[in-house]
Amino acid sequence: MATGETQTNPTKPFDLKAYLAARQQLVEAALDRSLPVTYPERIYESMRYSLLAGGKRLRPILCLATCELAGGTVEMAMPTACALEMIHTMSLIHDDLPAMDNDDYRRGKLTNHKVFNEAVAILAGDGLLAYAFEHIAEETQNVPAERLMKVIARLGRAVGAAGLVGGQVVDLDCEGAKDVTIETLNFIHTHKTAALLETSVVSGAIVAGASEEDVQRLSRYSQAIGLAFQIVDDVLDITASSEELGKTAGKDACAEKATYPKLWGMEESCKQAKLLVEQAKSEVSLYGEAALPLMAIADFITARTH
Ligand code: GRG
Repeated sequence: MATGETQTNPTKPFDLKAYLAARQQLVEAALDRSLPVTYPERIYESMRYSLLAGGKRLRPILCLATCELAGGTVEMAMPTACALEMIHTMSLIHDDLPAMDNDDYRRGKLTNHKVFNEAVAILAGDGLLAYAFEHIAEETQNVPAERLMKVIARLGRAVGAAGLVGGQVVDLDCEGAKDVTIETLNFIHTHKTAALLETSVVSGAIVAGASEEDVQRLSRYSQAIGLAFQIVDDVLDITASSEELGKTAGKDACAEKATYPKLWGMEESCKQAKLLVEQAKSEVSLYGEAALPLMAIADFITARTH
């Protein structure tokens, strides 16, 4: 049995809570093993502090799920799954820095620069980014090199100016602006949020050797859930209490940020998020039982409370 066998008994409804808990445990253990502390200890401790600080582990879980959907195993995709979380974590460390969002708390814990210092936090982010690529190349087993080349190329694109970095720079440019259009807001979030989610979904399938048609289909699924995810995030920013979200006074800038509820209103934002989730599910429904985790994760995006 593969370590992360999915529950696909048709007589029972899919238990997403149990699935996510089991997958989170697998991912946590792999992340812990991936980055031992060595000299110079301070930088490894700083990298581990944020990498092991909790979070939903959505990106690695999606990567493992699509690898299995496409006929691969958890073991084949785990180094890529960990790399995705390393990159996500580094983007959060940098996003929290005084030069960016200036946050004191993340995932209910002090941010990296508050515990270590700004210089170490920048370096911890850089270290995680570089290590993510090294980890895929060094640790992946039983996957042809040409598939890994494709994964690495997609990951590089998702992180750089065509992805997260590009989305973040437009987001920073828009800070305080009153005339942000829906096109600009979509640009920000398809780059800042959806790009890495898409790479998470697609890379698992590539590792397993999925056809180009399946990769395209999964890409459409992930773009839809990526945007829905951000719309829900914006809605939750308004509805959830500051304490639940681990926010501080430093996050006041949020009040000046363009959001979907500001542009569309709450009702329309919720409606659009639900439409996107339905769109995502319709893309993968043809995979039947094998797509149960992806279907349930899509539903979870609109149902989540944090
Ligand atoms: C990537 C080179 C490089 C630099 C970073 C700072 C930056 C450039 C980009 C910002 C990216 C960013 C913070 C996007 C927001 C993504 C997002 C929706 C985060 C929340 O994700 P969850 O809810 O968080 O999955 P958890 O804590 O559960 O992992």
